[in-house]
Amino acid sequence: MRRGRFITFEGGEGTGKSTQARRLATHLRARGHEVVETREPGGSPGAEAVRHVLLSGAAEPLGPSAEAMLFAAARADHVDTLIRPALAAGRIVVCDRFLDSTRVYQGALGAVPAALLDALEQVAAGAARPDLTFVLDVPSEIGLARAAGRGAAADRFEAQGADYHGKVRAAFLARAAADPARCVVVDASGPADAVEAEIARLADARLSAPAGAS
Ligand code: T5A
Repeated sequence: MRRGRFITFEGGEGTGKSTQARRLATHLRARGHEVVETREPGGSPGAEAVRHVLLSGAAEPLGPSAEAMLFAAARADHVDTLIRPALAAGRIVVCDRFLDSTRVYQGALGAVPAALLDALEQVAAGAARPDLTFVLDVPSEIGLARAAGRGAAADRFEAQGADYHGKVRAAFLARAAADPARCVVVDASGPADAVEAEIARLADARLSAPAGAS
């Protein structure tokens, strides 16, 4: 049975992931694809309940390893109830953040050991791995200004300092460099329409290739 495709958006705060995930989903539907839009942390009722605990900072005193376990618990529910069934039905899943975010925020920044993250990844995601990941890249001060411009209060991760967000950016670029068959870095500092056109072009090219081809 032909499996659907799994596309993720990754990057630091305010790089435009939510905006571009929504626009790509619209583009793909216009081309006749069945698309499921979702996000992490969250994406299913159980995972959305955990999202609040994580982003409010309530879990921060437990430390990065416990936070990684909570992200994984949310992810396990999200994958079981939404992502895996959608892929099995041949749909395209477009997800705003996924495994790379854990590797960057809890791994590279939180120093959670890779062996623990490997185990959590296997339990939570199993074989549900992205086929294509757009890593949106902008200087972190621009991303933070964009995120602040939305007017909402900063969450537990956004509230970290400039040095932290510079390291987040570098860690996402390192993830992309380590897996070039899956990851495409997109310069997201230009206007949203230009970024959207570039992502649509890249996605169309990838989707016209057979599943599993890179
Ligand atoms: N996290 C998450 C972990 O630590 N571990 C994990 O495993 C996971 C999954 C999630 C937080 O959780 C952490 C990382 C995060 O800190 P969130 O609320 O989902 O928190 O926050 P973000 O994913 O960072 O979402 P943001 O909304 O902050 O950023 P986006 O989605 O990148 O940006 P977007 O599209 O909302 O745009 C932000 C603003 O910029 C404008 C938009 O209109 C909007 O106002 N904009 C642009 N402006 C100018 N030019 C462009 N090209 C623009 N594109 C968008």
